[in-house]
Amino acid sequence: MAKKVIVLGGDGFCGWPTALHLSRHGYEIVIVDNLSRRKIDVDLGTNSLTPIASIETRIARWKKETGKEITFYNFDIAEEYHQLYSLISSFQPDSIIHFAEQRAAPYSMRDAKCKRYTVNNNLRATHNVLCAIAESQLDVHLVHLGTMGVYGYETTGITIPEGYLPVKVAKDDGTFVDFDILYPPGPGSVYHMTKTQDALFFYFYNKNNGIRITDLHQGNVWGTTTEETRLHEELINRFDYDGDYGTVLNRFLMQSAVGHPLTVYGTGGQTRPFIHIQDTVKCLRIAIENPPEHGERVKIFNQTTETYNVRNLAKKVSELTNAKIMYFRNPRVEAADNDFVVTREQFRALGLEPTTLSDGLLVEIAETAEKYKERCIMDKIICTSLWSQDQEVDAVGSELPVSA
Ligand code: NAD
Ligand code: USQ
Repeated sequence: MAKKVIVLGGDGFCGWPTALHLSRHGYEIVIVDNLSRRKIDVDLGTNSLTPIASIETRIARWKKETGKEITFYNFDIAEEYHQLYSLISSFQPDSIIHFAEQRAAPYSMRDAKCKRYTVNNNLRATHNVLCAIAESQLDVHLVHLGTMGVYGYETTGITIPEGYLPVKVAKDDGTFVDFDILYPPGPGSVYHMTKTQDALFFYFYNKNNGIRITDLHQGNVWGTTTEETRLHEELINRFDYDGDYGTVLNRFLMQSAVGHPLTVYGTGGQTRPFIHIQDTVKCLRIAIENPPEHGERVKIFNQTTETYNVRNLAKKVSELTNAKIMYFRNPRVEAADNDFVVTREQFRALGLEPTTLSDGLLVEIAETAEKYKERCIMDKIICTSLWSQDQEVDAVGSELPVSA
């Protein structure tokens, strides 16, 4: 019998290609999504660079292409607890994958309304999922999409472990005791703060109710297409490029295609972890196929394949496309530069073979950024969300194209 998976947030950038990937690999998939991400695009007056079809059209197209069924429910998991509980009790999933949170750091810092929405949505969503699994008394494995940002982006001089930090503490009698503690949280935005709080919810429900939980500390996802979304244009994944939701590498790819200078904030010395969307979906399958044992603590994986600083990323894109690089006053409050060295052994050991920037950049430029550049709303490119009120966003310098 097919294993059953509920994909919460299955209409989103990571959720949709994951749902397709698992469906192709024989899982029975139910998607829950309140389509809030599509509504936020409307509110911000922006769009996905790619022309995403409605969820109904997407699912119908998947059936035509593969013969496989995906079921969809439209409700808000942060608000409609009883619908969530009833679905879990009746469908009896083996796993639930939880993508359904507000995920943009700049959006979470725009104003009081966005800060409060992000906290209310994300924390209530995660708590409702845990509470419903506990109430159902079913043995469900919960896989959550967390972020590498929970560790913070300050230089520490240590290699960041996968979730737990071994510490030695002096006892009152002068001897030492060893602990594994959750790595100290270092959120850099209200969005990232919700993810550090999620970790405590997981700790509690794992300890108190024995729920098996995997928390994936995922890096910055780039790219758009996967083997499954490529099957038909109606299956295409979303591509965010605007100042709030566009993540840095996809923004650079779009900017180079539309002839906009690459927008590097501050010195561009921020080092960040990256992963291609094709690897995200593979990691999700690996995670649900390797659940924690009963009684095991929350399993934490670092889900990333490469680290780059933003300035070098811009240079790499500029080398390929001849784009100009423009430095902007940083709209965020973050270190001007940082080292980021991270352990990522568990996924490697389980067989993940990464798509590197060198393999994937040109494909993304040709398949997506160039192909859909006419859809770009140019005045949505510059970020207008500021981390504190005395900041400004303006260009302060530029570099000629690397190849000029
Ligand atoms: P996304 O916004 O594209 O997708 C999230 C989906 O969840 C959307 O379709 C949205 O409509 C839905 N949703 C949000 N709140 C909901 C609610 N209360 N009830 C029902 N549906 C709801 O985001 P994404 O990029 O796919 O990210 C998915 C998850 O992965 C997020 O939790 C994010 O923090 C995490 N993540 C993303 C990245 C990245 O670079 N995109 C990196 C690391 C971690
Ligand atoms: N940056 C620029 N220019 C831009 C956009 C961003 O220099 O035009 C810089 C930012 O200042 C920051 C870095 O690039 O230092 C990354 O910014 P981002 O917007 O690409 O990513 P971030 O805000 O960190 O968030 C994204 C996802 C989030 C996820 C996180 C993973 O939106 O959901 O959790 O990446 S992680 O990088 O591990 O924190």
